[in-house]
Amino acid sequence: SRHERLALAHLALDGLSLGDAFGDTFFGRPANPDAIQARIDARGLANAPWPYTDDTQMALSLVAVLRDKGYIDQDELAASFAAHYEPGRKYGASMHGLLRGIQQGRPWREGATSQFEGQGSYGNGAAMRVAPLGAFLADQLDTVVEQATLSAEVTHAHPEAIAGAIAIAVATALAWQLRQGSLLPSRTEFIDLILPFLPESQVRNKARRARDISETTSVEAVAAMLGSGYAISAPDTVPFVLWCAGEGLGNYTEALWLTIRGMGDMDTTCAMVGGIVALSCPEPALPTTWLTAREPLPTWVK
Ligand code: R7I
Repeated sequence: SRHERLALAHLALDGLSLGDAFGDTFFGRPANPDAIQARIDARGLANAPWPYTDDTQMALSLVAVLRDKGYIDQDELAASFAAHYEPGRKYGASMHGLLRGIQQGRPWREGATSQFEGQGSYGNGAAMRVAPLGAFLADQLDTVVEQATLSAEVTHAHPEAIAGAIAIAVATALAWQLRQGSLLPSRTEFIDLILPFLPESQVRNKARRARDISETTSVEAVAAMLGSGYAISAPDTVPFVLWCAGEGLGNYTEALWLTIRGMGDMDTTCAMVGGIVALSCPEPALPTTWLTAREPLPTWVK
């Protein structure tokens, strides 16, 4: 039912926003690898509150549109992104002009297709916000692909950004489907289930590599191989995320501690891993202590 689908979307939103806020606590002072490593070793949580960033801010709009329409209405989504644009949320550099343009009446498609001299953005911003959509449509994988594409296009016209969004949305839907069975798959099996849904792209090629990495490889080595988002692009982020999510299925907090060890774009890698893995966990999927530390979500998504 619509009610159950919306509950799954909210679970993904919580998993995503908690990952986003958790990951963001590792930036700031001091943001050096030694300090981060010490926190990882001690499982040290930052003091509350943990503010969320653009990943969550834009995911809220996806959930609101799915709640109101039941599908991705691109005009509504663009309007919601613009209405809820908060410049301080650490958006990707090109999003400020794009969202201000929509606020001023510029058609979203014109903005999205003219980013980066007409290439469209291949940033990871379409993938970072999409987990709730995968959850909302978790029983219909072909619809997930179609709707994830529509949700990406509003801001990210580049095929790599779209492939990244499809990958994260399908991964989230599959995480829920797999939780219904008795046994969670290995990382290799998990990524193997996602690959057939991905368009030909760097994202897919690197996802295939993520599937095939040997079991003895450390997360640090995987991050070096695949990229962990320093370039904040979809191909530099999504394959690593699929690896982390596949390794961390069924255990939300350990999945995020694993992801942090990859460094890189930590708020966004954790947002994506958190959104996916939340759907794979037995209830209660998310730790209450973490949820109370996260900045509360606004009431307009309820
Ligand atoms: O994708 P986007 O929304 O950024 C999301 C990321 C997340 O980590 C957020 O938390 C935030 O920190 O940023 O924003 P975009 O500005 O569209 O893309 C992000 C970056 O990808 C850009 O700043 C560019 O560095 C890069 N990029 C490109 N570079 C060259 N040519 C994206 N597309 C291109 C391109 O076509």
